[in-house]
Amino acid sequence: MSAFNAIGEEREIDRDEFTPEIEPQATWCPGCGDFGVLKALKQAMPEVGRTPEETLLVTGIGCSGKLSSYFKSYGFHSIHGRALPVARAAKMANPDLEVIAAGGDGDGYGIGGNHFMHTARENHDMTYIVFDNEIFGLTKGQTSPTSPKGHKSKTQPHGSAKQPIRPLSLALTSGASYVARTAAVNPNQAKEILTEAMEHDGFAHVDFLTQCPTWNKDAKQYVPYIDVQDSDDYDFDITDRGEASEMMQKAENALYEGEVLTGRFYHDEDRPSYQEEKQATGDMPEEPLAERYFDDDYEWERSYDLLERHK
Ligand SMILES: Cc1ncc(C[n+]2csc(CCOP(=O)(O)OP(=O)(O)O)c2C)c(N)n1
Ligand code: SF4
Ligand SMILES: [Mg+2]
Repeated sequence: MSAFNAIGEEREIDRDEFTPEIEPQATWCPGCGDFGVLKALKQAMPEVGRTPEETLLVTGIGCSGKLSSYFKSYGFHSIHGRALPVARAAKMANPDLEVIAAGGDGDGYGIGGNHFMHTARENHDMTYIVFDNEIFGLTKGQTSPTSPKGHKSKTQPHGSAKQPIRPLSLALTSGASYVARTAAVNPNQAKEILTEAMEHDGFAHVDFLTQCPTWNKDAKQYVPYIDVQDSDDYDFDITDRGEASEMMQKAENALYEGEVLTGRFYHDEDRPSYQEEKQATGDMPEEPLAERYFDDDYEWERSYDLLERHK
């Protein structure tokens, strides 16, 4: 897709525009799946037709959080589990921005689980990429919400006694209007899914399986995937919540039994986004908040008036 330059001429967008001029040396380990997310995202951007100046990438904390350092756009490396609230505020203030939030499984499904649930429920228009390596990577391999039952780590030396979270089902029941799973070993599908997620108007959740060769060699993120849309074994309607839910449960059960099912699981194109709902109630102005003019003197006077009245 194309964009327009400063003097209004149409031009092609190139994936290399998303590589910072002073390219920082990525500190991800060799073979890390996080490289796959970066590559797929850079490839998807020209398809979506957005330039770095029109894009905001908000990340959490973890190996995954470093994504915003290696991707050229507006960026915000936030705190652990808090990428979504930052992304929501930015989208509310400037709805014209292409907003992407990204973080790890510990970040998004653990400490930030509450924000995940409510951002999905409210259908904020953004793409949320969760790097799912089934462990806490940055802090050296502790058990995470997606680690399988029995998974041994420094924090669970006898094996985890907990059932892993079901990210796809959780997104669906919370209210996400687009839900997909892809994998770093799966670059073509990953690019297609990220493109579709960004083009979707509403909350798009992508559970992105990323291998961590340093701390989690046992995870199934390496094994060949089956695309549920391309396979004759799976015939379901991605616009039907019930059928999507059944398919998600199959995929979530299969993951820990060694079969990786990826692809699109749910897509609701009719549900209005949070911003549309807010504008319909008259609660949100048409003009972006980011472009509102604030008269500082007037605002101060208003504050003093308010204080006087409450004395
Ligand atoms: C509030 C808070 N608690 C704990 C930490 C320590 N911490 C940093 S990264 C991390 C886990 C990262 O795991 P995950 O989110 O899965 O990302 P990954 O490194 O695997 O990409 C933790 C616990 C922190 N930075 N902030
Ligand atoms: S520790 Fe794991 S997740 Fe982190 S950079 Fe290394 S391979 Fe990637
Ligand atoms: Mg992780």
